[in-house]
Amino acid sequence: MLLFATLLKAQDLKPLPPVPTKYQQQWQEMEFYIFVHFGPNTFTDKEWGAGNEPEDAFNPTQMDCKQWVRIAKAAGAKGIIITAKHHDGFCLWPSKYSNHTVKQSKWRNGKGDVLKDLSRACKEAGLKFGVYISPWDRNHPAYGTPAYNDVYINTMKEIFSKYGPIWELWWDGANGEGPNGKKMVYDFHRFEETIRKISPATVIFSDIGPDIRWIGNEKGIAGETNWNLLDTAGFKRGNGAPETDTLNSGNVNGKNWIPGEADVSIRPGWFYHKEEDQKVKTPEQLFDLYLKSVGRGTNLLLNVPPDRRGLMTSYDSAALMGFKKLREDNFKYNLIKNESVQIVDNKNQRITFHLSDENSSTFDSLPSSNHSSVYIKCKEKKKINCVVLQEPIAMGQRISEFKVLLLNDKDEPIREISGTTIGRKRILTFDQTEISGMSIRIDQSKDLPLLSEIAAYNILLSPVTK
Ligand code: FUL
Repeated sequence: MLLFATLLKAQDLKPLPPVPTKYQQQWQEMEFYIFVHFGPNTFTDKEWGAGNEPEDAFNPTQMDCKQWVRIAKAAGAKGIIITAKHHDGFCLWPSKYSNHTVKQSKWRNGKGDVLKDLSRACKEAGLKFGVYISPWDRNHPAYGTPAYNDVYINTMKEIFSKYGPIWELWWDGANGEGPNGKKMVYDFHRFEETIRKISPATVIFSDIGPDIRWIGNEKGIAGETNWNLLDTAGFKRGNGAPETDTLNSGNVNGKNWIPGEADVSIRPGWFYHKEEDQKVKTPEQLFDLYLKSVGRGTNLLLNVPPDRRGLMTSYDSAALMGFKKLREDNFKYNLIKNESVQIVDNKNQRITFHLSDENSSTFDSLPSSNHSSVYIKCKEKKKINCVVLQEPIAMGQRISEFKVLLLNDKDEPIREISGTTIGRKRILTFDQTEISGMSIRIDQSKDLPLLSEIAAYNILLSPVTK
């Protein structure tokens, strides 16, 4: 009966706009996936190619996209996004719209096609496939003229029709043309319309969306306050984008639902450089980034660049496996899964089953927008150092201030952790504390506060995470 009453209440609630589209919601469940920077730069030891590198520079000796996919999958990543074309303009597929592609290289006698191999391997393994197609092109002769907009559109259409479905499209904002460089006026409006028409399920990333925004740094770190909302009116991609601080935390009253994606490389550079083999991030550093990206409500896009053989190295794959193990081990036991959870305001309290059912699509509402709480009583004392909270984002992001109060056996607070936003997921870490219960108090919310999950863990806190 109680359960029924709670369900009815949840159904009566109205979403607080803006809310995510179906595709944005599905995207937000993916949490972690792999970025692949690969191309002539891999062979010339550069980060930004000039566009005049001979096509033969690209010549991987043991190219194997299945190996990338095996590693990505074993690491628990849900997809791969590849630099189909970086700023040097080189196309990793035999494009009809460029003379600077794998077809003009001696790799596999001009018959190779990285996008074909990778899209197939992803499909076979059940990973999503995404592409980075750099608008800035230092090779294409039409770049800097209106004709390039047509070239770019044809290029996108070609990729989508030959290698689709494309789950995420990445529009990079970089442009290093300098004062005497070519000035290109991109027709992003038409680019976007084209994709919406040919592939409505694709989510499009750029500094300002339309579907996913840049998190404002290339360190993989989202703001501790992170709204999935952004105002884009008057802003442009690249130089005209909002301040990086704004991208990092979103706008509290932003008009559009544009969640952040935190991109970072496992190495110092985006492309492979042999001298960085010893500088691969450790599993602990990667786990720390997970806490600061996924744990602040964004997705984590982790770049793992293949080497000149066309393979991911053992340094990178070892770090990825360690990272996977840390996530698995640390989040294996929700220590409050079987405890009683109650929603409390001044006068009333009721039991809820939704918040600890490990199903983030069920949720419950708290009775008021300020100072109502969720109270959890533990049957026995337990040591915890991590609390995970989730809001049901399909209903809009609401909570802007909360406190987690860790309680002793007399229900007195022994530690208080304050936070602002929760969003899709908020992971809080603190020094290990022995508790008999805890209380999540919502101090401010834009509308009735809703929560979908609460969990507590005792994770391995290495020095980086403290
Ligand atoms: C930047 C680019 O200029 C870098 O080369 C890299 O691709 C990174 C992900 O985005 O804007």
